[in-house]
Parts: sequence; structure tokens; C-alpha cells
Amino acid sequence: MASKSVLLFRPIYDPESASAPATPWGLLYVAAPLVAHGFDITIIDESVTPDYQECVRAALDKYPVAVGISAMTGRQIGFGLAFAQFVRKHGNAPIVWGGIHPTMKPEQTARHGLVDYVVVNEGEQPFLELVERLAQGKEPDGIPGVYFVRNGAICGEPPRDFVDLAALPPIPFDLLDVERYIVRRPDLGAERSFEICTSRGCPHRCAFCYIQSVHKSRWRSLDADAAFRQLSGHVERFDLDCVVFREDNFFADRRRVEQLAQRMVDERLDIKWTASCRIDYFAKYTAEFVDLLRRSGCVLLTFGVESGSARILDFIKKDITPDMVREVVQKVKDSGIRGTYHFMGGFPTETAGELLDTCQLIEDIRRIAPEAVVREMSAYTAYPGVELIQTCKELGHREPDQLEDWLDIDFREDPRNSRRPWLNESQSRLLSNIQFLIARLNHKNSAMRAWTRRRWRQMLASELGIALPERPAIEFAKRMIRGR
Ligand code: B12
Ligand code: SF4
Repeated sequence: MASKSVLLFRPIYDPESASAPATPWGLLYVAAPLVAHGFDITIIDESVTPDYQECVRAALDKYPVAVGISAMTGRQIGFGLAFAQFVRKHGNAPIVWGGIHPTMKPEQTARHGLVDYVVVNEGEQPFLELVERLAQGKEPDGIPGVYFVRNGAICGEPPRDFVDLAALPPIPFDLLDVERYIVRRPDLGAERSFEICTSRGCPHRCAFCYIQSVHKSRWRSLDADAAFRQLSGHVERFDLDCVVFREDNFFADRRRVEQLAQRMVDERLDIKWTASCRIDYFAKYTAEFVDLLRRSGCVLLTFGVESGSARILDFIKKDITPDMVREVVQKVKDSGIRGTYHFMGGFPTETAGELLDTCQLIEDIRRIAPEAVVREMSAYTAYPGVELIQTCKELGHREPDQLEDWLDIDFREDPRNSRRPWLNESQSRLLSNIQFLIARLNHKNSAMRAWTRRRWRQMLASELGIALPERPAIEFAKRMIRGR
């Protein structure tokens, strides 16, 4: 009888990070229909099992019908390729790649020697169909969302539709050691925090985001009843006191959130929760709605602000203004909910002055709400398939032409490197220095904090950051402070 086993692997995404791994939702969701169809699934998450060789050998001994790998753009691809090489060396199972990167670049991914099939977009239905065909020894042609190379030509067609979240089989948590993903959140006063997804997609159009290519701007969700059932089920099963709604746009339907929050209050769920919200949404919320959020346990909201320049906000189609941000920061502060604000710098066409406008907005936030969190400024990175790529290309960006070269397209790369040709040398240096300072504005060492704040204020007072020290000077100061 043909094997009914399948091995799924999530490559590590940040080997240097000391924080707990994010839950591999993509793999859990693609595993669910397979489990429902009687397949025997092994999930290996490299963040949890870095020395995976033995477990993988054991899984390969079952002659899996397929081995699945999930990948985002960046270094994760490199770890995925190393795993694929190991699989090739120790067996002959077909290797299937899925996730955001293969979705954005299906043909190029399919042409790599360590890739047999690519599943694009939501993997639940296409992966099940592919695995069933492979298990029956049938050809994989004509499955929407599955790509492969035959005689040098790409075969495949785009997926037809999105999955109905309410119709999905239960998430097979037994396949993971869930305890590894339940974390303490001292910042929220929580002992056991875990993630949940109750919606997918987003109706907005931010030009740096994957949403339009992948989700075609369509938002869909569990209704409030189903979301509450899932939420309370997780809370009870995993003994949680905090939940993170890890989704693109939890607040897209305000009415749904209102019903869900009301249920949490009525049924005394008594948990803390946090989610991402949009500035323009919060600007419109009534005091009653915000109070309901707080009473239902909302302790932290994360906002993507991205820039302090009105022109850049317009250019990236964020549909917010710097003044709206200031108002919302005050409103969030008054609500008793904590706010975290995310920023990006180094957008194509952004000037040094506009980057300093972002620093000024960060400073305003720190003044309005000293308890607000601004931890970093991410350098805009040319992830594939987003609208901004066109401008990046016009300004000299060349996308890698083979899978392994995407490793360098990673947000952790220092802006001073050459993968951002739309930034000149002084802009790259400015951005790199700003990142350095922001990350240390609230440093636990008081001398470092004082030094950073002095430099930060000097920079804000200077024109176009001219007074900003060079990185070697910063490194020197750091060593001096350490040496005290
Ligand atoms: C949680 C999350 C993270 C987690 C970990 C994510 C993970 N996958 O392991 C953390 C916090 C670590 C993270 C970090 C970053 N992230 Co992130 N993250 C997300 C987020 C919000 C949710 C991911 C998720 O769980 N989705 C839910 C599941 C169900 O969807 P999914 O993973 O896409 O899986 C489905 C399909 O892709 C497919 N599939 C997935 N894997 C596989 C495997 C196989 C074999 C098959 C067949 C199918 C398949 O089927 C699944 C079910 O339908 C997404 C946005 C989003 N909503 O997806 C961004 C997103 C993935 N992140 C993104 C980015 C840019 C980042 C950062 C660079 C952000 C930053 N500046 O800090 C970093 C670094 C990433 C890196 N390359 O190292 C981008 C990715 C762009 C890209 N081209 O890769 C996204 C799409 C957000 C965006 N707005 O653009 N992220
Ligand atoms: S609001 Fe968030 S998820 Fe929606 S398009 Fe903008 S960045 Fe993407």
C-alpha cells in the first residue's frame, strides 16, 4: 500500500533571535485537511528543532508521499534549501515549496533543482490534491495553484478562489509541542500568551505590502460567534491568559470586533489581548467602542505608521496623515490601552529631509505618550510582488534571477549595502545611524540611554542629519560607555 505520510518543515527565519518562535500557522493550516483525509503528518520547525537531522531521517524512513517546505523571502530560503539538500541525500520524496516567497515567484522557484512542486497562495486545497495524486501515482497536472517543470517548461495555473475559513477542519495542534509557542509577556503582565488567526487578507492598498498580490485586497473571516468559539476553545485548552490576534487586519470589520469583544465581556473570558490596528480606523472609533475594547481585555494595539512625511505616506498609499497619527497617539494614551508604533525608512524616492520628518514624528509620539513603544525603524526591503517594486526597478534595483540569490533580500541587511540602489551613500548611512539610535533610545544602561538621547536630539536639530555622527564614532562611544 502507498505511504500516507507527509513531512512538513519550517526553516528557521532568524537564527540570531533570542525571542520565542512564532507559531508555524502556514504548516498547521495545510496539515489540517491532510489529517482529516487520514494522512500521517510530521511537522518540524527548525526554530524549535535546530538539529533536525535525526527526526528528519526518522520521517524519511516512512517513505513520505511528499516533503513540504514553507518560506518567506530572505535568509529563510537558505535554511530551506539546506534542508531540501538533506532530504535529497537521504531519500527520493518529492519536495514541495509553499508560503509567501514561492507564491510571489512560482516559476523561478519551480526551476530550482531542489524543488519539485510549488504551491501558491493558500495551500490547503492544492496541497491536499497534489498529495492525493502523488499517493495514487497519478500525474499532478491541472491542479489550480500547483506549478512544476516538465521538459524544461513550466506547467501550472493560478489558484481559483480563497478558502472558506469556517469550513476548514480543526487545526491539528497535536502535531506541535504547543508549549514551545506559548510565551510569557511581562510587558503585558501575562504568563501564557498564544496566537490566534480569525481572518485573512485586508481591503487596503499599502504599496509595500503583499496583500494586493496574494489576497487581491479581499478580506474574509470567521464571524464573531465562530471566532469566539475558537478563542475560548484555545484559552481553555491551553490555559491562556493572553491572546495575540496574528492577522493582517483584525479590525477590518468593526462590527465583528464589537460583537466579539462584547462576548468576551459577557462570558467573562478574562484574558488580555492584543492586535494590530490602523491609524485611520482608530481615529474614527467612538469612546464607547474603545472602552469596550479595553473592558474586553485589550491591553496593547500595534499601529503601522511607517513615515512622518505626508508625501511618503501618500506615495506608499497608507491613507493616513502625520496629524492623524498625533491625534491617535493621544487618543490611545487617553484610552488606557498601550500603543506600539512601527516605522520604516529608506523608501524609494524618500529624501533625507523626509526621513528626518519620520524621526520628528517619533519624537512627537515620545512626547505625547512616553509609555508608547517605538522599538525600531525597519529599512524598506524590496520583497517581491509588491507595488513599490516597479519604482525600485526604475531606480536601478535588479531582482535576483535564481532562488538562492533571494537570501540577500532580507530586512536585517544593513541599509549601507548595495541591495538598495535607490538610496545613495549618505542616505544609507543616515538610515543606518537612525536605526542604531532608535534601537537604543530606551536602553537599559543609563549612560548609553543618555548618550543616545543627546545624539538623537542633535540629529533632530540638525539640517538633514548633517550633525549625525558616523557609525565608527557611535561604535567608539558604545565601547567607551561599556568601558566605564
Ligand atoms: C507571523 C508573521 C511573521 C512571524 C513568523 C512568520 C512565519 N511564517 O514563520 C515573524 C514575526 C517572525 C515574522 C517576521 C517577519 N515578517 Co512576517 N508575517 C507574519 C504574518 C503576519 C502572519 C504569517 C502567518 O502565520 N499567516 C497565516 C498563515 C495561515 O498563512 P501563510 O503562512 O501564508 O500560509 C499559507 C500559505 O502561504 C501556504 N503555505 C505556507 N507554507 C506552506 C508550505 C507548504 C508546503 C505549502 C504547500 C503551502 C504553504 O498555505 C498556508 C495556508 O493557506 C504575515 C502576514 C500574513 N498574514 O500572512 C507576515 C509576512 C509573512 N511577513 C513579512 C515580513 C516582510 C516579515 C519581516 C521581514 C518583517 C519585519 N520587517 O520585521 C520579518 C522577517 C521575515 C524573514 N524573512 O525572516 C511579509 C513577507 C514578505 C515576503 N515576501 O516574504 C508578510 C507577508 C507581511 C507583509 N505585510 O508583507 N513574520
Ligand atoms: S493595512 Fe496592513 S495588511 Fe493592509 S495593506 Fe496595509 S500593510 Fe498590508
